[in-house]
Amino acid sequence: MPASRGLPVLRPPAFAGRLHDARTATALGRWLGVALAVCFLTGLVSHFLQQPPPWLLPHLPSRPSWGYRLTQGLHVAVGLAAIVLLFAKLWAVYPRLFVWPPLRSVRHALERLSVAVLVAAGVFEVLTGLLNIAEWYPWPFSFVPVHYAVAWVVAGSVLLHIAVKAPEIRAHWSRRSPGTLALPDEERDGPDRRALLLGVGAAVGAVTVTTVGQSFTPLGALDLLAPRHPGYGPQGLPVNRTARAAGVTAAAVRGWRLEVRGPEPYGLTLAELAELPQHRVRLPIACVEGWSMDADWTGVRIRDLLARAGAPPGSGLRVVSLEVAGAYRVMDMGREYADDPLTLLALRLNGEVLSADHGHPARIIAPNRPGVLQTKWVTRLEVV
Ligand SMILES: Nc1nc2c(c(=O)[nH]1)N[C@H]1C(S)=C(S)[C@@H](COP(=O)(O)O)O[C@H]1N2
Ligand SMILES: [Mo]
Repeated sequence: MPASRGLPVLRPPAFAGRLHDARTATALGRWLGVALAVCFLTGLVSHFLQQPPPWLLPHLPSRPSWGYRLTQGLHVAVGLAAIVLLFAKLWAVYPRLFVWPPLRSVRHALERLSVAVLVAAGVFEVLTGLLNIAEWYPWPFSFVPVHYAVAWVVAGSVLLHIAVKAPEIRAHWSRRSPGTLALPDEERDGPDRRALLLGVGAAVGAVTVTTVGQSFTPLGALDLLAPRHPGYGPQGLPVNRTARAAGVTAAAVRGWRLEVRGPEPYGLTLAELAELPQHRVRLPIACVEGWSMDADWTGVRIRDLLARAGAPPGSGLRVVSLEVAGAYRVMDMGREYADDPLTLLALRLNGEVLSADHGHPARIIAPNRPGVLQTKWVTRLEVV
C-alpha cells in the first residue's frame, strides 16, 4: 500500500496471464454450471420423493428400483466435485473483487450484488451438503429445508449470472471464439491455462475416485474418504441410526405384534408373520447421505398384508415404527409403492434374521426409495 500525497492508496494486485482471464472463467464456469444443474435436478428428485405434496404422493413411481440409488449417488458425488470446481472458479475470478472504482453505476452495483448472492449461496450449499454427509451439524437450523430453499437461490442467481455474462461467455466459449482469439500475445505469459484446467480436472478426479465407492460399489476398494463404506456394518450393511439411538429396547421388542389397521383390522405375532408366504428381493438401501448398497431381503409382501386388511385397490399406506421419537418414526407410502411386488415387510437380511440395528423384528424395504423412508422396527401398518 504505497502512500500517495500522504494517503494510503489501495492498489489492486496486478493479474496478468491466462489464469484469471475470461476464457479460464468461462471454461471452469461451464463445468461448474453443469455440476450445479445436476445437483439441483437430483436434489429436486430427492425432495419430492421424501416430502411430496399430497397430490403427488399417490403418483410417485416405484420403478426403476435403482432410481433413487442413482440420482442420490449422483447428487452427492457431483456435489463433492462441485466443491473443487466452485473454489477453482472463485480463485480464477477473485481479481474482480478489486475492480476500481468498486461501483461504477447502479447496474454495476446490482451485478456485483447478484454475484455476492451467488457466491454466498453456492458456498453455503456445497459446504452444508459436505457436513451433512459427515452428520455434523454445527448450525442452529435444520439441514433439509434450508439446503432445499437455498438451492432455489443458487438456481436463480446462476441463471441471472449466465444472462448477465452471456456476451462474455459467448466470446470465450471455446479456444476459437472471437474473444479468445483476440487475446494479446503477452497474456500467454505465466503458468499455462491448460495446466490449471488439468490440475482442476485431476483434483475432481481424485475427490470422485476416493468417495464414489460409497455408492458405486465396484470402486468400493478406493472409497478412502467418504464417511461410509458400503460393506461395513452388521450383516454387511452400514447403519445410520442404531436401535439404541432410536430408543428401541429388547423389552419393547419382546412383546411385539404387528398391528394392521384398515377395513378389516388384524394383528400378527412374529411367528405368524413368518408363516405367511415369504418373498426374496434384491434391493438397495440408498441413504440420502450418498452411500448405498444392494442386499437380499426376505419378508411378506406389503400388498398381501394390505389385501388381508380389506384395503381397496389403490390404497396408500402409513407405517409407524416402535421408535419413540425421531423424524422417521411415521412414514407415508403412495399406492405405487404399496402395490409393488418388491415392497416387503422384511424379516431377514442377507439370509439372516434382521439384526436389531437393521430393524428387528420387521422393517420396510421398497424399490426406488430414499433410505430415510425404509422404516425400521415397524409396529403398525395403516391402510390410507
Ligand atoms: N424407524 C426408523 N427407520 C429408519 C431410520 C430411522 O432413523 N428410524 N433411519 C433411516 C435411514 S436414514 C436409512 S439410510 C436406513 C438405513 O437402513 P440400515 O440401517 O438397515 O442400513 O434406515 C432408515 N430407517
Ligand atoms: Mo439415511
